[in-house]
Amino acid sequence: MSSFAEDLHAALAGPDRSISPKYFYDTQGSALFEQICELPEYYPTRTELALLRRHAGDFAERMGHGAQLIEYGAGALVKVRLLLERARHLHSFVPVDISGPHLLAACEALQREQPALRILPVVADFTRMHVLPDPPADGRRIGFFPGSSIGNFEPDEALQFLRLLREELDGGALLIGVDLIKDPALLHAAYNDAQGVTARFNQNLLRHAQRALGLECDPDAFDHYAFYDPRRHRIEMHLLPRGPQMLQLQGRQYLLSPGDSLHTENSHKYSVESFQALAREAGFRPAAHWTDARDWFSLHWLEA
Ligand code: AVI
Repeated sequence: MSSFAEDLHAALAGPDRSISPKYFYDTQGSALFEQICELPEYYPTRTELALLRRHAGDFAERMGHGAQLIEYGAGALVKVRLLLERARHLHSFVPVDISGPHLLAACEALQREQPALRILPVVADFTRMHVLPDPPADGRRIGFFPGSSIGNFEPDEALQFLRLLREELDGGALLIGVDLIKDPALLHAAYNDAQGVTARFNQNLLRHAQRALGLECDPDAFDHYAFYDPRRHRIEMHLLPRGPQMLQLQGRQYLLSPGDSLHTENSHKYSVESFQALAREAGFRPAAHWTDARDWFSLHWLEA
């Protein structure tokens, strides 16, 4: 039984009916997430890109000569290009991603643009221990983890993950993007877009299970429900059955009643200070941070 099947059985059986957001991301889910990043309401991507563009010179200086740049959860390699353009005599670029075919295609495109760049892709789940190429003899390892993906970890998991990065980057540094606590109305809009792309992204968890595991259910009978919990500083996403719904997975049946929501994602928001406190607990030394004029998004430079 795949871990997706195990996790879905556990979620459907209850009692808390929650499942990891990593199961959004099959090919269709990744394409929907790319559409989310272009939505007018979804500010994080464009705000972070603007910050990366504005401060690219500063990042290059902090990286120093001969660094090994490691991107965790590399995807289409869009944001990292802004760092690569300005980096000085990079030792190597190490993109880590679980999706081998996508990663290799993105690396080939990048190699055509930058023939002199040494690209050493690692196909791995970036939340786990990695087998990385050796660090440079006279340069530092610099980690890059943009997009506020750290917000999709529970705080204790985020701490564990940051500890892992701290060890891997020992003596180097981490540049990480973190979405900030803000007006709940802005957050609500960002996760409830007018075109319904986020709703389709959320329902894609069930469609992914239909394709990958033969789950029998009607994803259209589940409403997208996303709200901001100001006490926990997080967006919660749920799939809410509109009426009684029978789901069948590998011979087992689950009856969900209205109100029996399937909890699909948390997206935690931090203040600069609360994130720095977490980073310190993981053993990093926060050295600098940058925010946009509206204080919607932050980038942090953490010395490891
Ligand atoms: C990938 N991650 C940072 C996104 C977020 O904002 O938490 C995923 C997402 N969920 C709904 N919209 C975007």
